[in-house]
Amino acid sequence: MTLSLHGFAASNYYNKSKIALLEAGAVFTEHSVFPSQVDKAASPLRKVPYLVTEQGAVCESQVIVEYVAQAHPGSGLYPADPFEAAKVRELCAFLDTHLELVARRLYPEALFGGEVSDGLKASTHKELVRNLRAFFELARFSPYVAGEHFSAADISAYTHLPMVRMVGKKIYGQDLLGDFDLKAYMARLNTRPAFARTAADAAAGMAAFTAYVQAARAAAAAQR
Ligand SMILES: N[C@@H](CCC(=O)N[C@@H](CS)C(=O)NCC(=O)O)C(=O)O
Repeated sequence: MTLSLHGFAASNYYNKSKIALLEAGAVFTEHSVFPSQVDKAASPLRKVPYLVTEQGAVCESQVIVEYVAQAHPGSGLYPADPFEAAKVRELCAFLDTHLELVARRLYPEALFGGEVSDGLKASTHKELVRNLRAFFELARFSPYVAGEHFSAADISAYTHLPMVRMVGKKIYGQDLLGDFDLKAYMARLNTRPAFARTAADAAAGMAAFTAYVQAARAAAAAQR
């Protein structure tokens, strides 16, 4: 089976799918594409990642993780017990939908030199605080997010929690994760080769992403 993952190394969602592929021992190639270069037939919203398989392409990072888990039943991404697996998926949903997607509203200012309104900052703060409280009620971190065993939820936590913390610090001057030891949690996951390789590739890919963002901003400014 030939698989190619499309996206860019600085993307948390790309890295989520990539870590799942690596954890599962899947054989795949990587194709670097930034949003403006996305194949619309593969990802109609022009978002990355998308995975090209022999049967066609599939987009949405969580869908790719599920595909990888089903194609590699021994991957350990989900527990065999249906209820325990549902608890892992519940954590993934909280991390993607209730944390990262909410924090993402502030990326234009936190990451890209733009500005977001005070109103949006205030409403997002309220939502992030409430959603983080709910997430920490579900999360176990003993030592993995779903409990004793590594799971797909650790991949989402690893890729998304640093973004939530970054937004909190940059926009509100506040550590929204409170006394949670994110550094120790990340260090534990970085002992796994899939995570270490992805982190190294992300660091190496940051300059290309910065150049892409700067070129996009310059092109937008020239049009004004
Ligand atoms: N729900 C999507 C989110 C993917 C996403 O937002 N990717 C970003 C990069 S981190 C992107 O492609 N953004 C370009 C855009 O939204 O136009 C997923 O899980 O794959």
